Amino acid sequence: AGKYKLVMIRHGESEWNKSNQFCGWYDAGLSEKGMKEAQSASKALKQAGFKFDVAHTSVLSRAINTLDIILKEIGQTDIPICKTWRLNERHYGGLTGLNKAETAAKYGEKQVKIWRRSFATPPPPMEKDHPYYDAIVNDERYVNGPTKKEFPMFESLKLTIDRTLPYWNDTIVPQITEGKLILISAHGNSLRGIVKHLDNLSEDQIMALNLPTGIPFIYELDECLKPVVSMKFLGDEDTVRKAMDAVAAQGKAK
Ligand code: DG2
Repeated sequence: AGKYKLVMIRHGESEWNKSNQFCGWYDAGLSEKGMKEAQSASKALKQAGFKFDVAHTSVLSRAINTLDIILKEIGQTDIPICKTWRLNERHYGGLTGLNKAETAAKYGEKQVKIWRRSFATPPPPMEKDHPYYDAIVNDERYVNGPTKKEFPMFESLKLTIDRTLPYWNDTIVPQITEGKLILISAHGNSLRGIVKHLDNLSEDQIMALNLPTGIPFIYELDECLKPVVSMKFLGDEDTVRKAMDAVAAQGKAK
């Protein structure tokens, strides 16, 4: 077993995961199913006996609410919760709000896979006349950051990693090495960034990874923070595999 443990979870299904829309920085809430997923995740975490010291999440409701449900269900609401835009989902730019299957029908599945899963190719930027531009840019939750200069109008996975890693290195890593047990509730792509970093995955390897909603996964790290156990899901293999395949299939034209 490794010296340190760490638990991460992608939020439960959101209303926009359900309607298959590119979400990014749009603040979609959890669906009924998403709340149930958070409850099942709590059961698994309780059974495994985790006692967390600190929780980290994004500033988006779907990740915060997933965390709240979990902490309540496992009876650990007294721990500190750190919220940061640096754990936000990647900003889906001009694709925000579009239906993924319709976008695949219009631009081709290949192009949609590049937009969703390539490492460095970004989606088109969100222009000022985009229907969700104001809701996102003028959202009060961003008054304490990102700065105007840091505020993205689109992000590739690479750009997402570039703004997530400083938080990982400066805030999360010191807590891990102090021996604190951390729970991170975040998003498909912000977590893919952390996974790529921890497991030192190649661009091809990370392209193939689709994280399911609402299933916690564990890392065990050695003293140099090198994984000895990677992405061990608290769920049966078949269920996890099917959930991952379903995420990949969201980019197929119907
Ligand atoms: C999804 C991920 O993010 O989408 O922004 O639409 O984890 O917040 O639901 P999340 C989105 P894909 O990259 O899987 O299309």
